[in-house]
Amino acid sequence: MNYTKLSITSVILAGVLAGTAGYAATGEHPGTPEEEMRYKGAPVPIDPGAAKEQLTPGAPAISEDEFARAKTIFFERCAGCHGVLRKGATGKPLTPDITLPKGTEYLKAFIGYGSPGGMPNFGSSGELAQKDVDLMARYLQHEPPVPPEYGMKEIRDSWKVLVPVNKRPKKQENKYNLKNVFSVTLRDTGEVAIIDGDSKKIINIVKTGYAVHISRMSTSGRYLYVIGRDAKINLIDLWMKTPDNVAEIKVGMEARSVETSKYKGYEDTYAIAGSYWPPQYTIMKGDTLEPLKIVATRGMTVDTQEYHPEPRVAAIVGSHEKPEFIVNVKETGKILMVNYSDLENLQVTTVNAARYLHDGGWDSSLRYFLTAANKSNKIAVVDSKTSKLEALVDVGQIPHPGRGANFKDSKYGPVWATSHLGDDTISLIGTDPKGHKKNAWKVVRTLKGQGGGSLFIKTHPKSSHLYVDTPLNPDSAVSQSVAVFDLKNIDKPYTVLPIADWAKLGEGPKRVVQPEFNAKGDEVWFSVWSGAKQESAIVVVDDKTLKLKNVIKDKRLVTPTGKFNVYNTMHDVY
Ligand code: DHE
Repeated sequence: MNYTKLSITSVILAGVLAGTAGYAATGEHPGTPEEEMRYKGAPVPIDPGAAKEQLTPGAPAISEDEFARAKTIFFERCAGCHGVLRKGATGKPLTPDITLPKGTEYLKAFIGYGSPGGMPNFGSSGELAQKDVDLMARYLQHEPPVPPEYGMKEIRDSWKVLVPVNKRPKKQENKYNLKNVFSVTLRDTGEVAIIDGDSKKIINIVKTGYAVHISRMSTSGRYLYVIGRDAKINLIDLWMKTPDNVAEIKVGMEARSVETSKYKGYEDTYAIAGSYWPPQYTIMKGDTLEPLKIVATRGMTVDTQEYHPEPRVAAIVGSHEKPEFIVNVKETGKILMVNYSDLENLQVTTVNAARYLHDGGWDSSLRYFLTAANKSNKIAVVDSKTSKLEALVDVGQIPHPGRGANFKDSKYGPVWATSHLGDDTISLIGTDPKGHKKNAWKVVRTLKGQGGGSLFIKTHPKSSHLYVDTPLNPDSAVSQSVAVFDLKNIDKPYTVLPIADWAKLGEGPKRVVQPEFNAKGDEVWFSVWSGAKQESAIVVVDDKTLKLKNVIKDKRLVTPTGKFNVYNTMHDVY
């Protein structure tokens, strides 16, 4: 598949950056938070040419060239919200049974001016020329072209063991304090920077998948798993003299999540990756990525029990209580407890939760998985010991926790916190059903942060601070700083740290995203994320004094976003 990486990637960024200007300039989105506009609808990395065209009788005329152009626009601008098959995801369904009766004029208005429900005004903001608005209105009345499936043949064809297991180091061959190494996403170059947390020096820049997304650690802390939006997974061996790739595989055409087996006796045994397209998950051998099992997630939605052909796999966590992966399925709202103790007779417990599951993390006991059903404005709580839903907790607008933040509230005991994309609140949920029974699985306290557009929140067992980013807030003073709450005096107003100013960078959006602690829990790292052609940086703050400690700048640090400390990621510390 040869989609033009940079053009699609830069569209993602353009969608986030320029779109902002467009929206801000026109402000024609009554009732929809601008932060929400900026986050959804990133282009899907599927080659539009791979999706077979099909003209629908009765639908408006459209030439072959027009159809091909419309497909590219849809995949790059619309599929992130409406799904590749247009069955609806966080955006409404757009299948011909709905669009044909509406007709071209109605669809042109909708595409042109947007809607309070979150549909951007692609016409009046200038994002799409009027002729393209007209083209899309006609295109949407035809059956959606279906991209090809991607099964075991395609996955195995993509699988490479670059360094066989028996040729790898028998013990750590470098002198790094691996516990304090960070894997840093360099989103637009499709690389990760492996940075020594002690010296703040870049150890290596490793090639990974397109628009690389997240990193996860093997239980032993030796292997780093990195997944790109193109569903390419890279396995990096941290024991090598210079840590580098030892295996790679592509498990689909689009993906976001990867995890490893954490249950005792299964350390480093399996890895799992969830894909957006095709909607499925793949279980692999942990040390070679050899593909072992693919399972489709297509099925009925939790609420109306209607069939959904494209339920994308969102967050995945490895249970510490059982040999299970816990797999979020976004569009059906179901959480799958996948028992990997017998892959030939795979047992999967399906837990009904709520639609549009996204990201999430463990409570401090590592027994309960709290995850955002973000477009349902709820947090689902799953008990990994009983493999059952514990609670559905109503929170603010579009919760987006990352993995969330665990700490002891002076009044309510152990809590897990999430911030929100759609409003400025931070919800604290009680997580101690034994010691604080009446607070368990309820919002016990709501803090007010700097604003909406938050993506990540973080603390550390050794810290008395809670950090909340707001990278998608339309006000640059807010998107370029973070709010810090004093957990010893939580009612005190938050402190604002001017992170982007501390980085002293040139022009650019300089969005401050995703706090990540070091292994000792006395430093917090922030990405200052600018455009692919602008200077970005990583800013390190002393957690005790809240003062600037370091600024890591290097021309190779292009669009840094997620940062994953080896020790904290291995042990689910957040
Ligand atoms: Fe992410 C986690 C999906 C956009 C940075 N992101 C996740 C997870 C999912 C997801 C399902 C949870 C993975 C897990 O835990 O297994 N992200 C998506 C999208 O669908 C979305 C909205 C649009 C897209 O097309 O990708 C999206 N994500 C972004 C970004 O634009 C971010 C801010 C910058 C970037 O690098 O792309 C971004 N996502 C992150 C990060 C995490 C993440 C840093 C991991 C947080 C953690 O602490 O674990």
